[in-house]
Amino acid sequence: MGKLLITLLIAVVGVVTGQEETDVAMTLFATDLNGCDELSACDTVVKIMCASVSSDWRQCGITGEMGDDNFPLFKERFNFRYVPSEMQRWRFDLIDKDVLFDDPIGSVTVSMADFLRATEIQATMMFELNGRSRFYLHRRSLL
Ligand SMILES: [Ca+2]
Repeated sequence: MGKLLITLLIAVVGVVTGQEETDVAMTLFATDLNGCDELSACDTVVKIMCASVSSDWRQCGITGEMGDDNFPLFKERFNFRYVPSEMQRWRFDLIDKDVLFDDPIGSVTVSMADFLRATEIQATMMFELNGRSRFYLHRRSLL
């Protein structure tokens, strides 16, 4: 009985402080993108870069292009394994695709631990992006 209680307490503390390994699923969206092209809305892809204590930045995901859309809701779902001791970080590079040159829209960097903490209560974490634009990470259930 006492042992069960202690185990439960440790589990609760682990969830609150993000000290347990866990699987993380997310989707991405952005609102109020602007200033990409003269005659149309942004044509956005998001490149996901990952880094940790044991790995330098490397690409670990990319969305499809959402053409001519300043409120893109990206279709892909991304899955990651959170390992607290790895101190994993993500960088999301938003890029406007063009025929000749791709232009950066903005970048957001966040630690996986901060994301897990922020999404304990509400599913979405919001970032300001170059003034009016916003970028959102939406935590999905694993089911
Ligand atoms: Ca474009």
